[in-house]
Amino acid sequence: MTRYLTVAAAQMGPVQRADTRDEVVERLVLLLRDAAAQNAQFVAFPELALTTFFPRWVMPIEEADEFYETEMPNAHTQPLWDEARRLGVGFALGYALKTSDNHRYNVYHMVDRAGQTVGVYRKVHIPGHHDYEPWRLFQHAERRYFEPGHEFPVWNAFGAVVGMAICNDRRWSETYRVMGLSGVELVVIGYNTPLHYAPDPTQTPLQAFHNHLVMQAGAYQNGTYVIGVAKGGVEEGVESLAQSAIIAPSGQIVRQAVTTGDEVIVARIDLDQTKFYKGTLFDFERYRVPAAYRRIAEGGVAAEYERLQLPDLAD
Ligand code: CDT
Repeated sequence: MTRYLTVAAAQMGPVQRADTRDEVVERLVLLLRDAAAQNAQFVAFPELALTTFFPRWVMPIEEADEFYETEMPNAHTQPLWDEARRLGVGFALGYALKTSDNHRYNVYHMVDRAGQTVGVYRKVHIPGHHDYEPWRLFQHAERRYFEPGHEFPVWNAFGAVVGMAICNDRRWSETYRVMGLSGVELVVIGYNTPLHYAPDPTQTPLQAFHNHLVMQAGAYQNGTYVIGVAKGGVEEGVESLAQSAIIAPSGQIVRQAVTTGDEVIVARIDLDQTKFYKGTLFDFERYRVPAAYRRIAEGGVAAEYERLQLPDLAD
């Protein structure tokens, strides 16, 4: 059996602080058209695609309001919605959401080929810190600006079971496994990953390795496709990882971006290839041993972990 879907990752180069929403949306529309010209039926854009990565500055929360969307689509993003519907292409777009009751989330919004919302995912794993930390070359104050989401839903869309995750989520095996237990076949992940990792610079030269390591493992261990899509390049003086990739359930990278700027990669994927892994080595019903995994769902860490002498590093 074959079940084909043509998917694209629309990698972005930097968005500077002075760039307007309208300028950014123009870039998104160009990327969308490029993907559609290559027969893409679904296009993944990165995390916080509409603005610069504003958590690199610490400011009073109200001053950050300009970086959040309060409705979607809105006057600035409507051209993207219109063009996607005209082309019959679905997409996922990352942005900062401020709700009418004043909650702030880092979200991924998926839209189907008819322009209807499939779902809105709220980032679960919020990395970095809350307050200004002078020892850092630049700030990563996501914990100031975003509340965490609490679930990893999946949806039926594009003839597949699809799920979403955002940046730091991709480093956690639970992200993929929770969706894997719901039969996910395509996980879409947008990211902004600075190359420099202030709390432990020994990780800096390994950013590209760790990026693919976790997404390839997540794909293989759950028999799912993964699309990882970056906002890369040098944004406001901070260099971020590119290397967007489309990954097969075998864990192999089937397409990878070669630039650090706006670039579309496209692959025709066969969703039925997920069955090879879900039905053999990773037949969850047959081979998982949930009784041995209880601690994972209990929360907290074990006493023996707390006794470890960990270095006193910020997160
Ligand atoms: N956007 C995002 O989640 N970035 C983090 C950076 C490391 S934590 C300071 C990441 O996991 O890539």
